[in-house]
Amino acid sequence: MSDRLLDVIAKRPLVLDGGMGSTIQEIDLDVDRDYLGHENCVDLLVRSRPELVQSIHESYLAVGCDAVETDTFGANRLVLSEFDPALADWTFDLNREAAEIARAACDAHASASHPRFVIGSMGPGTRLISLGQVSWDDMLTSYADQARGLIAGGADALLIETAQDLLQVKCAVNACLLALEEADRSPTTLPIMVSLTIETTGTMLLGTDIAAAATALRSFPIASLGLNCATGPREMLPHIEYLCKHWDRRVSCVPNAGLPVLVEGRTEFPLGPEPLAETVSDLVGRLGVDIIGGCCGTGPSHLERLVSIAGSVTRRERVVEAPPASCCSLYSPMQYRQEQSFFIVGERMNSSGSRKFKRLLESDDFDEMVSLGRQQLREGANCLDINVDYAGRDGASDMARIVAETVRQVDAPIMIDSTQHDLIEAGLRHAGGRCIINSANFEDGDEKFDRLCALAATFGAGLVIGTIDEDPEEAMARTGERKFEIARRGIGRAIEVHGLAIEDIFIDPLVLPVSTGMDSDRRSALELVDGVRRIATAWPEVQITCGLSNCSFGLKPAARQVLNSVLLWELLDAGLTSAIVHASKIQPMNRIAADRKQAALDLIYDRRALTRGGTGLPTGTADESFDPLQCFI
Ligand code: THG
Repeated sequence: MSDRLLDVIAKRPLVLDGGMGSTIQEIDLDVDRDYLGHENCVDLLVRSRPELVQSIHESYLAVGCDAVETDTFGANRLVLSEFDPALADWTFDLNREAAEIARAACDAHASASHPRFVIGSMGPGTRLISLGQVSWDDMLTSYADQARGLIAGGADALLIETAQDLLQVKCAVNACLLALEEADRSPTTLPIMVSLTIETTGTMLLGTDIAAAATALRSFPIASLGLNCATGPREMLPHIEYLCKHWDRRVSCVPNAGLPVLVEGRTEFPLGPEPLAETVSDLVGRLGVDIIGGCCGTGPSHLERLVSIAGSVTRRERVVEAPPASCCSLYSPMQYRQEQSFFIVGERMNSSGSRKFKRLLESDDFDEMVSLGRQQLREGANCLDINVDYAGRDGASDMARIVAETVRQVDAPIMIDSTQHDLIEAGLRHAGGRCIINSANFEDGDEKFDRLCALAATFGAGLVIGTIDEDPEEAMARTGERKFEIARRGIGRAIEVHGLAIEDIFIDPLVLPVSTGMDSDRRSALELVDGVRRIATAWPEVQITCGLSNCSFGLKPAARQVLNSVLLWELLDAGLTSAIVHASKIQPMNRIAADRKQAALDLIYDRRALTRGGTGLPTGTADESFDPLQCFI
């Protein structure tokens, strides 16, 4: 049945139904008999008044709608338990019954030439994960029960609608995938649809713009993305236009009957069937919208007009231009490839890489930690690395709190940096945008690598892969060739086994210190440059990043700035696309004195003999640990 839903959309626009909640509000209902003592809990009507719910469905099917949404907008554990804790355990059954009622209505109207579909409605509830009002786990449990019930009752698709918060959407999609897997179904035969609510402000409730939403959701297996509620179709136009141009799957538009107005203390929706239909017709004909329907204030007369549009207006064939590969904050997207520059990841929110950050963490000064994030953005960072490993505290709780505070207050995507899987997950559970996981490697074999790839899929994140493997002699790749080989293994496994996209992978060929004076480290930088060049040549779409400042550990600050900057320049020339850096300490090449630059290059390319002979730098003694940088320390 369900794959036919996608078949119908392939041929013509699919018409959903009109507003269920606003229709019910027009009916005089009894608190005890109809709402079972829980006033306005419309989801209980499937139990108390199944015939009424079915008749509403049928009123839409009678005017030709292709699909009806189940009366389950609030039928999840969290919302039901707000009415009464005892109701939470009704979740599965209410959803199953609601889907069965919608199925019965559809069966009464379906014919071979006009199939009708049951869309399982999953509303946002009343609490937002991004504001800390509910946990990821509780919401996952709540939605999973709902999805199980809807699937058991025969839903043809699951629709996460009126979504307010990207974390909520990610959580609900995961709940749907869990329920589908348990039922031995998949999103290819039982599609997951997502519909967001963009307020009159032009963003989602927390400030997310449509481009960020599309960025955060693009890697999830969802069949459609669109908008419903809050406004009429006119206000939706620019956002729908964005999706029609840049979203590579189906686009839906389910507006209210205009912006609500208060008339004698009652909310009314002013847009009649004709003006609603006029705009929706434009959306289909000019932009190519695939799924249409009505939200609050729309009734059968509105839908009758939309049905006629779907049958008469030729849907524009969309040419989708994929947006540049990006991550995003909770608010807006950020491209992985920066023109004339590199993707700058701020290194300072790191308890072992910044004394200041460590101090702030120890005094629980989260406001100042967020300020450090903001400061890095002012200095040019495109993304913020957050690392609380080795602080000797409860890392998962620190990571959760810092990420939660930062994502709300700072418009920057987050790179979640830890050697521990549970710390990374703790951070991801609080970031609505599209994060980057830092990092996976093969030090402990495939299993740990796989767990991080799975996290990337669950939360829709990018992934840094460090070139480290199980080799007992040389776990961290030291030669360009080994860096390249481990990159090949990581890219292959992440794509083929876990379905990650190549542009969401950041290879880190590992910056090892060249400043130790030890013979074994002399070739570190040149092997790094070689590794970067090999990787960039083999996979032009992959991102390449590194922890740049590692190269100069132990040197004096002035020398570090020069060496870091010169090495960065060489790496960018070899194909590096990103680096984790202290942005304000990177010096432009034309500001570095020629002799210092030369000394740094000699160190990078292990040309110490040449240095002594050719440049007039102090030759020192025959000491093999001679460091050209000494000349300006
Ligand atoms: N690869 C990846 N991730 C990484 C690293 C990497 N994350 C952590 C680290 N390495 C990159 N971040 C830093 C952060 C700070 C410094 C170096 C690397 C640093 N800090 C000064 C120091 O320790 O001397 C601190 C100065 C201060 O206190 O402010 O050098 O390689 N994928």
